Amino acid sequence: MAQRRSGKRFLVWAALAGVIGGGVFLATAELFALLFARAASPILAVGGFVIDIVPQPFKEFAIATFGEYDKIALLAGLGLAVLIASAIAGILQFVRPPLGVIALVVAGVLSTAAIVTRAAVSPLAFLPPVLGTVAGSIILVLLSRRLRGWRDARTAVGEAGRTAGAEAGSTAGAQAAGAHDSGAVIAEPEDGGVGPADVEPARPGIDRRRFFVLAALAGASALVVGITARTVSMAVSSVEAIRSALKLPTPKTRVTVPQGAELDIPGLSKLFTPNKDFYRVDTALTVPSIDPDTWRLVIDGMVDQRVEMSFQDLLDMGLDEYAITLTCVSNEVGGELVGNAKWLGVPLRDVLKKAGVKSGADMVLSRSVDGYTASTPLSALTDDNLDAILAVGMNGEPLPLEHGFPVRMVVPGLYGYVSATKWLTELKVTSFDKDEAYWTPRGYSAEAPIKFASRVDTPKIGEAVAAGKIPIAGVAWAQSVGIERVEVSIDNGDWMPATLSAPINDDTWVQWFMEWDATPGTHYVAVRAVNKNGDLQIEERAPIAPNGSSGWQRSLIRVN
Ligand SMILES: Nc1nc2c(c(=O)[nH]1)N[C@H]1C(S)=C(S)[C@@H](COP(=O)(O)O)O[C@H]1N2
Ligand SMILES: [Mo]
Repeated sequence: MAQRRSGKRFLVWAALAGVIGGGVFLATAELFALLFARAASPILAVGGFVIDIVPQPFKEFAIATFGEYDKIALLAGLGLAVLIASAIAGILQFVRPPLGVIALVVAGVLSTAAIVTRAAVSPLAFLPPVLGTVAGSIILVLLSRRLRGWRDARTAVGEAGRTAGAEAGSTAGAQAAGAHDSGAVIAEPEDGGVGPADVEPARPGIDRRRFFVLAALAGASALVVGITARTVSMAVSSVEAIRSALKLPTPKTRVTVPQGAELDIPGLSKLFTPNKDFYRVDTALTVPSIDPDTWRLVIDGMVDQRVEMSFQDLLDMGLDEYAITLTCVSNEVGGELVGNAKWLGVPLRDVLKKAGVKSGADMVLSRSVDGYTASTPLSALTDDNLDAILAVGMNGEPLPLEHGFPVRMVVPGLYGYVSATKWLTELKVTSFDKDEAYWTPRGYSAEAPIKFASRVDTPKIGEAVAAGKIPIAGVAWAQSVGIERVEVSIDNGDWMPATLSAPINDDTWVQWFMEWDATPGTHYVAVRAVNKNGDLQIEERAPIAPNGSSGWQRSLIRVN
């Protein structure tokens, strides 16, 4: 490529293009880190890496010099290094494309390595730095290309047409090299001015404007997105720290788990679903992060007096432990959107009593900090025989952030979307004819009791098993009523009763199993439950909308 006098001015703009490309890289990575893998921030991962590899004497020097600001000094130093490196990458991309993009990709690979080698990162942790590299490279290539267009057009204005043609030709060659490096995304036919055919009308004004428009747009978005994403993830991680330091009071009563409540069968669901395996369903794009110290619950609407409670007020009511199985309306027959946990909390009827419910009310509209609402029949929350609770703990620890920290509702017998509001902030006592919850105008019923069901956990559908005596086992739930019986039919034969585990209570699922002498071939296994009211599980299939699926699970099992 011909050596050319670029002019110092263009080098400054090239450096700016590099800085913007670097900014887009970091901002994109921060955004996706927030969405998919919070530990995957390139700056923080590289910072952590530096801390790990720096020799001890240097660390001591840093602490002695910067004191408690040592980490801020490190991050500031890192920021400066990124700034300088990006500026250099911008200049490289301008004078020797695609060197700038190569530099950016190298930075991307190094930060990806720093991220994925950290302990306990999610399997998606490579995504943020990789997407960041792609976005940063695209912006860098586009900016650099516009800058060259502007430079070449200026040159063309001053020189003869033939010279300009040669210049543009060689620029197009350089362009091709850059495009080759970063893939198809670079193709942007509308951004002409570089092809030989476009050469004659030299138009420095246009390329100049295009450069600055893109620089301003990309730069401003990178700033806004990057700073917002970083701020939000810092808020989340500080609440995570608060949560892990939080010690909930000892419960007044604990769940008693009877002998024989948990069967020991491989492949069968655990009696209590570990928090990390507990299904999660909500409309929250990012998990709300609420400091329990500033959390308030407002009880208002059709009440004698509006009540506001702090987290401490709630704890002061005294906590009990409740075992309740939660189910999502979106759970298909045989599905996984169901889980059982020990919840630590207080009865909702006691909380509502503080405000005093007025006559005429028949619903409580619970609201989460992110605006989500659920409509629960008032009767389900005031019934003395039903343990509808405000929960602060789940399986022996504070609620995980994803499961509603610091306070959520749990109501036995109702699907989650009409009862289990997470990140709770308001209980509005009202009526079904006056208020509507989030899912009601979206095709789901305003009221939705759980349709009781049974599920096969093992053998897994489609999984081949060896012939011989094997257990068929699963779970069955009929929250607030209880499971009376589970029956299994093989190859459309008679319904045979399965053995049930000892139930904890009527609000939790029970485990069931049946020994089966499996013969080679393909077999149908069907399962159904009967609840303690004597009702048979609904055989007819129904879709999840508007109020939950139904149907007996029938699975095809291959025996070798
Ligand atoms: N704030 C809020 N709470 C919510 C939801 C939601 O979208 N936002 N979804 C509900 C639904 S549909 C279900 S099934 C349960 C799921 O609770 P989990 O994610 O803790 O399993 O939460 C309920 N509470
Ligand atoms: Mo749900």
